[in-house]
Amino acid sequence: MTPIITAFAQSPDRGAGQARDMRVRWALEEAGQPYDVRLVSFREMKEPAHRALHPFGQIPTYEEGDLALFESGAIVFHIAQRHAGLLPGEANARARAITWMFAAVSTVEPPILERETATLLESDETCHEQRLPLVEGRIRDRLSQLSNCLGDADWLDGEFSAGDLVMIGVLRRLDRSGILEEYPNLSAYVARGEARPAFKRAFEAQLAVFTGKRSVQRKR
Ligand code: GTB
Repeated sequence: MTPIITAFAQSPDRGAGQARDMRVRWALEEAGQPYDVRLVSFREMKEPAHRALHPFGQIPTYEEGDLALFESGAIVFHIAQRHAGLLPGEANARARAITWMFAAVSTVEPPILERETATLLESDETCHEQRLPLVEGRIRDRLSQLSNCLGDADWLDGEFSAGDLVMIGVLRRLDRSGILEEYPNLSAYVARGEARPAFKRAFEAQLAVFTGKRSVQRKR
């Protein structure tokens, strides 16, 4: 059964790979799993039909038969459990890869989101100039810890896994902030993820929604 995901019909980044359906598309591409996309407007996301799939009225969602999921991390985890290639077979290595998925969304992403909120929504407020350096300091703390952990390895724990996929998805949100470039091994790590053929297909498919160009379908 071909899963259906939801994505923005209108995205503020015009499909530049920042909206969270990108992580789900990337995981599906890594898994070699074809998928359909239903585009939803901001209004539709708040309507009962979409809220039945996503209690917070957001994207992405994932439908597969009578299973409906929300939360990009949980969806990637589901895909990784169902398909080979995103989680190691050995039990301890698998548990560590899952740990990195959680670390990405619950430890590394929050200060990055805080910065986005501070930059996009609070830039006119008087506290902004005091707050931004504090928020960026919290990001740098996390990045320097992550950078030490990665060292000169290609991936966080052996082979590429769903842990790397979600972590790279999170780090990409620092695009154009200049902060990631302070950690050359993390910049190179993100570039390695973006160089993967599955990432490129996912990126192209997200972008195609806004350029109108058909994305190239991989022969399966
Ligand atoms: N924790 C949830 C998950 O990981 O799935 C968060 C989901 C979420 O934030 N969804 C956003 C959404 O639906 C889209 S991804 N927002 C609409 C709403 O809440 O009403 C966040 C996002 C959106 C756009 C850009 N961009 O254009 O640069 C980047 C990130």
